[in-house]
Amino acid sequence: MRSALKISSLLLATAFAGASQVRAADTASGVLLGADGKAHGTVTVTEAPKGVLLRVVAEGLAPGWHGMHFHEKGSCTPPKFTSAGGHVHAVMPVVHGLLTPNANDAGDLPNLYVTKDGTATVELYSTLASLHGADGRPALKDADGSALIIHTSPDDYTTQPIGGAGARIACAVLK
Ligand SMILES: [Cu+2]
Repeated sequence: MRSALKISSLLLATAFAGASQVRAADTASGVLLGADGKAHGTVTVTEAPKGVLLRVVAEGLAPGWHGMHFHEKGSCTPPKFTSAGGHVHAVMPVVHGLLTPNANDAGDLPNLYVTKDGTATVELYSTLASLHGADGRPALKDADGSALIIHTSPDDYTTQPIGGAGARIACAVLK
């Protein structure tokens, strides 16, 4: 009885030690700003061992498919959001497109689908970027930061330089 108690309290101590070693998730997040200058949702990027997890919760956007990329500057000035610069990249010249054989565009992401009610809720995973720079994957949290941009049209994943995705309709500074 006594030894059983000892073992269980030892297990408890081990469990607590384990819990204290669990680090808070390493994330970058921001408010999704529309071209109207108003908040249209939130974006969260979580560092993963081999990439980043991206969560987008959006509202008040035009229904349909929209190109979406990580852009190289942490600046979202509406309505055109050109302040966010080009795509995040480690190598120049940047070759765009998830369906392009020699692509090196670290900002590439799958398209976002906005439903009829103007909302989108999704989690995506990219092995092309990182929060702090890892294994040749450029850092989203570098000196000038980064932004998530949503475009007016879908990305065809092949056309240079942005897959024909057109104008920028929403932007979130990731910090
Ligand atoms: Cu883009």
